[in-house]
Amino acid sequence: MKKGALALLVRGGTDNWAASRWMKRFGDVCPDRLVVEMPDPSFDPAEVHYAAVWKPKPGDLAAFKNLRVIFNLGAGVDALMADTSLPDLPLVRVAVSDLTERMTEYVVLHALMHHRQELYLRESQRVKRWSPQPQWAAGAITVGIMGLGALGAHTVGVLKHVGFKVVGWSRSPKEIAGVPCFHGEQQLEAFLRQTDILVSLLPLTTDTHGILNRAVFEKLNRSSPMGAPVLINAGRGALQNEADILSCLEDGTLGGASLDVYVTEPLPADSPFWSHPKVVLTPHNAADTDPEEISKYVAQQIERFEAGGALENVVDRKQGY
Ligand code: NDP
Ligand code: OXD
Repeated sequence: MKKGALALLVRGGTDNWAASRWMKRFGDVCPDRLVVEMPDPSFDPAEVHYAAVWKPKPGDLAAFKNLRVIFNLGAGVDALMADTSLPDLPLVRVAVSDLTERMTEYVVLHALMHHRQELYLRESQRVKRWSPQPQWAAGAITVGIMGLGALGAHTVGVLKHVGFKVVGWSRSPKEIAGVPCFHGEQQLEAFLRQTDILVSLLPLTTDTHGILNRAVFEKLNRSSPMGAPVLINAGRGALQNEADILSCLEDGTLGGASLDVYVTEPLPADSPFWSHPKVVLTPHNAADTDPEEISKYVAQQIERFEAGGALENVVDRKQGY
């Protein structure tokens, strides 16, 4: 019997999301299935059983009447959840070691950058200033991870291995050996009070929108050797109140920030973040989605699903992640 087609709907802009890369990979891993790049007016949408998507246009997926599963090609599903016409079908997100390890690299890199005073040292090099400041041990710093999911839980282990103290915060209770874990709104303040480097690996949902704001930054620990606490956000831009970040950097509530994500992406040329001396900026590439790994992951899930097995990493539509 002919296998149902896989529709590819990829938008995004950066080279990493070029549809041609994904088409080639899906062609390789699904050799006995028709893979169609949409939109393709010559193709009957009723033949589509699976959709592999990144930021499709709202309404695009509603056109596939025989769709069985939607595969989001990234970890965050906030763009899809905003589509009110999204078919009520299993929505699978990415949770693979390749992505997780890339994100861990990003967080460890930036935690170390602030802990080792890299902003000060690079500026010293630029002005030929031989004036090292006292350096403390990693164990003097507590990294607080917001979001203990696929990305957060792995990052915790590596940060601990480097020597940082680590605390975590999630929606539901968690137990991680050697890591004080907090959960829910009621325990947020206790988590923040211990945190010197605040790392956001949260999904964007109605509950988390704007959560990185002044009220939160003011509760962070101010008595670490770093002096002022630091923010690292690699979750989503709309988690952060950007005016609050700027004013907190200005008045010393925050000592620095590493930002990978922004309310508006690409970051507008007139954003003050571009040239802010206390901001380390990256263009939403903390953890790139690798077509090689992700297409394999999708193909394996389809195979298992067609053999009667369960899909993995299905989004809880009520929670929004
Ligand atoms: P998961 O769904 O595995 O984990 C999400 C975590 O956030 C869970 O621990 C969850 O709690 C927690 N959480 C959700 N809502 C709340 C809340 N209201 N209060 C407290 N905690 C909450 O996601 P991933 O770890 O795979 O990815 C996280 C996010 O990272 C993605 O949604 C995406 O936005 C972003 N991302 C960014 C990338 C980049 O390049 N910048 C790349 C990849 C992902 P619980 O465990 O209780 O469910
Ligand atoms: C993701 C991302 O969610 O790349 O995977 O932002």
